[in-house]
Amino acid sequence: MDEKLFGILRCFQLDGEPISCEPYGCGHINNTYLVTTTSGHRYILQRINHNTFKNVAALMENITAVTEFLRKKAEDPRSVLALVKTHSGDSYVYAQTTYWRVNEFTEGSICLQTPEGDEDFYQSAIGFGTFQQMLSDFPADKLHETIPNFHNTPDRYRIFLETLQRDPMDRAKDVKAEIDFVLAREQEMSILQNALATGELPLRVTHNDTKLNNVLLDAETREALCVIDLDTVMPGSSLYDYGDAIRFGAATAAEDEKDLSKVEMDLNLFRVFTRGYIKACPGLTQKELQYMPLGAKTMTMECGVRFLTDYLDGDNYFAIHRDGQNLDRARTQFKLVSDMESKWDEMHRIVKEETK
Ligand code: ADP
Ligand code: GN1
Ligand code: MG
Repeated sequence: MDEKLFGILRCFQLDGEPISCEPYGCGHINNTYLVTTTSGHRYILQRINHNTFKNVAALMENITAVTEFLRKKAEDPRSVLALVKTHSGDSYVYAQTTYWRVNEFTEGSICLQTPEGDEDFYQSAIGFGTFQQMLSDFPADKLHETIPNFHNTPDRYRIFLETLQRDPMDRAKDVKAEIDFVLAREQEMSILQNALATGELPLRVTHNDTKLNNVLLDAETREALCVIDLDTVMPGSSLYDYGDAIRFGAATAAEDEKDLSKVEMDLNLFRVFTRGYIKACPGLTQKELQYMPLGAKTMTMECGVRFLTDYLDGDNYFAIHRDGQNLDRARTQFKLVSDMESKWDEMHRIVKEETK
């Protein structure tokens, strides 16, 4: 095992001595490792991406506050992410010029990149919906805004325009169709943000990164078990969470699929997630329900804009494993948006039916 990683692990209160530490998972932001110790205990070690999260202390305060709050309400201890403290009682350590944390590996769980059936996706809706519902009385003013304007879509659009104007890699000339796709949708990208600003939509504590692979399912029952990846928990709109989950989980292909003919927004999966989210989160307002299709579309558009911006900028934010991967990711998102536009009336009809 890498001696450096071993040194970092020694800072934490582990059960046994670490014997292996292997790269794990499919995240785009942090570096994740699966750790096993001499006692057979397993942990997740993460290098926190300091470029993305400028204030790691604030980030860890958020996670500590939210997990402690949830743990008081939880029946099953496995249902809440459990941080492991360092020997000095901290929730993270600064070592080798960066920040590290450890949490318990949730045994007996599975993490899916795509749903293997409707029920898996339904369960993820129950997981994220329950998370929202359980945090509805969390004091939101206790949370730090760790990435300001994270899901402020018009602000993401503004950064896109700035990057396009700079065009530092001279890539804009090759992606004219994608750029035009974004420019044509400027107006509607502001609707949710405006509704939040006027109070038409309530401000809630949200997860903000509700990809299917951020909720663990119980391997045996396949029921929702534990919401993970709490880095982006901040005040926001429930439609950020609902919309981002549809964006990722109702897609018929991977986020970086090159063959766009495979990429669609599956209406059945859309229905399944909508059903679960509404069930788990009965406090949603009429406006939130009414804006669900727009939430899905806005979050997909926003993510596409972020991928395209990062492509134009030289791939500095989202980790890539091959050239052009961020452009491929942007293209799948725009394909999903087009598909939603063609299914718009049906999406509204489904939300109405699932609300009854
Ligand atoms: P990122 O922000 O990079 O997506 P995550 O916190 O989502 O990081 O972790 C990456 C992956 O590691 C997850 O998708 C999951 O597969 C795995 N993972 C993270 N925490 C746990 C846990 N407590 N138990 C089991 N697997 C986990
Ligand atoms: C990032 O960390 P990960 O892979 O769960 C990103 C999300 C994007 C997602 C796209 C902090 O999530 O906002 O929707 O990639 N997280 C951050 O796959 O920017
Ligand atoms: Mg993740």
